Amino acid sequence: MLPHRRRARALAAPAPAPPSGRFPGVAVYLAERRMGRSRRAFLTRLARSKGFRVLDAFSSEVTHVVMEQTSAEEAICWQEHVATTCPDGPHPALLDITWFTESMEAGQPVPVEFRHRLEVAEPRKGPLSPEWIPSYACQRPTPLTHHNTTLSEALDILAEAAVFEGSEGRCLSFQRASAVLRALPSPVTSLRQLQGLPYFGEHSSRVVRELLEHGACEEVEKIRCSERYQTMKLFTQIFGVGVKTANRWYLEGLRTLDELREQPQRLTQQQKAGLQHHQDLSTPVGRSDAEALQELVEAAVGQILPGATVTLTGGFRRGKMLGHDVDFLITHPEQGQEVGLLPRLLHHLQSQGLVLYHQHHPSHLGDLTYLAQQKHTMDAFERSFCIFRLPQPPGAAEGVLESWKAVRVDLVVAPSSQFPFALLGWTGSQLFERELRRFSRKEKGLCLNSHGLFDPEKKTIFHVASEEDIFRHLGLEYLPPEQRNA
Ligand code: DCP
Ligand code: MG
Repeated sequence: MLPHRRRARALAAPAPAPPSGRFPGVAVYLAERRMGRSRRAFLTRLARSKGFRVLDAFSSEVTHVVMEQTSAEEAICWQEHVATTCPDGPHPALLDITWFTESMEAGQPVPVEFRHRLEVAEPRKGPLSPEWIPSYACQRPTPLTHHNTTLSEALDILAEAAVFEGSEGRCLSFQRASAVLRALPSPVTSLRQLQGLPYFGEHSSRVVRELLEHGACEEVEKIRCSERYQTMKLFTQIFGVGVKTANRWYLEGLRTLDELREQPQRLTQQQKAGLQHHQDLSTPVGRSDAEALQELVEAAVGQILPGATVTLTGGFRRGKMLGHDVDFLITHPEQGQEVGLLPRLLHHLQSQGLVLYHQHHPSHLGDLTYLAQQKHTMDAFERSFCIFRLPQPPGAAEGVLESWKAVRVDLVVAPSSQFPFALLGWTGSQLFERELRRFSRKEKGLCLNSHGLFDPEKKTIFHVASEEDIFRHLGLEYLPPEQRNA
């Protein structure tokens, strides 16, 4: 604490910014090229007057390099320059002038966002730089195939095990760390590379260290082989069985599907159907099956309501070749035309012998009480959770005599005005959606769901025509579905 007299003086006449600046850990370098000498001098004075530490020469101390009107090529040259000046890292962020002006307005360094990064000021061709990964998954591209599969799969098992134990928070931490690894442009080969990455706390770092040093992580292997994990995985994969039910069965001593089948009185109709077709449903669905199903559904929709569209969403829209189900979003360009479509569609498909099971959920779109309740994990669209009987081409699978296979299908109907939100919400991944909603709430003060984007303070809603519009309203760079595999 300051002695009393000195404190009074400090309050009466603010001291000039100390050499380290008001913001420890922030040292700015303004690149002169294109900015010009006099503008650079002016901006330097401005930043210093606000307590920023601005260095005259570039050195390894610099944390934020700010450039103006810089092309992607120049930024790449800078990156190379940085790599030679600071060979061991940490490397500074290469930023567009927008970060600087926003920070001046705020009177403090604003958090570096994706859009401030110079590498992305031009349309991005290459992957992210490994030195800087934004913390929300919706701020960075996450491709389907990546460079850290072994590491991310280990963290995914810990996330899954945490869900099985009812620990949502722990699950999210592991999922987020795993998603960061999947966004990296190169393999992690040393623990040092994790420094500064978001969500790498003590636990996830220890898992990575063990995997790098020994090729396996004891904790993960123990879980993977445990009766608890294996049984919970087996039970939660049954159609209609969640973690709570699986846990109850486990605590009662149940371990196998046959033991469940012996107690039909305790099973819902959905679970009975899930068990009945378990073998098919536990075999991943291939993209060709998903496309064949799309043709069948489109043909039926085309007969019942010409003009209605059927969009393949979920993992297949993100480019996955395999999935646990097939998700379709149905709409009609003329709002209101879609009302009543789903029961007729199901009836039509049933008459063709294509439906083994279906459970209809009516729309809650007009139900304000339903919409106001935060407890619903599902959106309010009309939907049907189905098991389809998909005809198989002859000889589709060796040794399989059946000419059809059971496939889980979700059919969802959205009015056209909400379609972009529904499409974004149903494309996933689940973590990507969670992060997008969290980003909207925490960074923008907006509420995003599969129905719309709302400003709770101004009580306004945003009208959009596409997914791109939603990203734009949120100030996020658009990520195509293939880059949403967080
Ligand atoms: N979804 C969500 N939150 C949930 C469930 C689903 O946001 N609790 C969204 C994101 C999902 C999409 O719906 O990507 C489809 O759900 P799936 O469970 O079918 O997930 P995927 O299609 O991504 O995976 P899979 O390939 O296993 O079907
Ligand atoms: Mg799916």
